[in-house]
Amino acid sequence: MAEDEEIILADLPDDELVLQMQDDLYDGMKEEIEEGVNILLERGWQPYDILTKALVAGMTVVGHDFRDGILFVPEVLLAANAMKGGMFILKPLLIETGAPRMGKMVIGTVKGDIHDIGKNLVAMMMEGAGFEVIDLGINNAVEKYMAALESEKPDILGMSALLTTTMPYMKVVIDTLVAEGKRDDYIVLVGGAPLNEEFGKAIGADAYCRDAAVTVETAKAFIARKHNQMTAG
Ligand code: B1M
Repeated sequence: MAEDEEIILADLPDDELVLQMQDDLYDGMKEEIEEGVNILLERGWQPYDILTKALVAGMTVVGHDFRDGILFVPEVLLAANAMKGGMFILKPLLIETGAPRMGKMVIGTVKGDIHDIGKNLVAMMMEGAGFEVIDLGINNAVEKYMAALESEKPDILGMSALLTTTMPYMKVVIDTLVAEGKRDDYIVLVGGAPLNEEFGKAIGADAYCRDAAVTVETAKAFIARKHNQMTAG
């Protein structure tokens, strides 16, 4: 195809459209991403498949080139904005599953960290699975978490960190819970690209969650265990 020839997204077969959407995400083309999402929905794609195969996969390529110094913050911001455009369309579809109420989660990105795409995705998937989610947004100091736990009385505290410099802050929050004698009142789940299971254990979280789907499964398992303990006790 000639360089200047316009690509008609609706004319592309599914596999080519998904690759084109990954390219468009890379280039921060929000309108094209929204159009692509709508086309795949019209073709009967599941919202979760669109999210993972077109959007998250596209953002992974952005992440690699950001790391390698090929892309810089302004371009990555545009890609993030395009991703959010797609997520905005998918959000109601992921949430309206009619799932029974499972429990409540307070979630936020930790202090010093402004990455929120992964956290937003987790929040969406949790809502879709029937959890009530209170989203504290980004850059949350320990006081903010503690106030939300006090006022919202959730079952689960979720924390997100995307930077190696901000992930230790999760321990500050958990240590504060311990110091105030409240650690056992909540299921603490943590996630974010630089974390791993070992880190989760080391800081005293109940579990590290690799991605949004794992978060849902982990949350369900912990809630079931909590209910069993309550009925047994
Ligand atoms: Co930033 N950034 N960034 N960035 N950024 C990373 C994280 C980085 C790995 C890029 C790289 O070098 N390869 C690198 C961190 C390196 C490190 O710490 N070792 C980095 C850097 C260095 C920076 C800045 C310092 C750059 C600078 O200014 N020089 C700066 C820091 C700003 C700050 O926070 N103080 C910065 C800024 C930005 C933007 C603002 C441009 C933008 C964020 C926009 C936004 O979020 N609104 C941005 C982006 C987009 C990225 C990358 C490219 C993509 C992150 C993302 O959205 N991924 C990222 C590269 C990467 O991660 N590979 C990078 C898609 C998302 C769906 O995945 O967030 O991993 P993720 O979430 C997953 C799981 O991790 C998990 O589930 C999610 C869904 O499946 N999960 C949880 C996440 N949180 C969870 C919470 C849970 C459970 C699961 O709670 C229960």
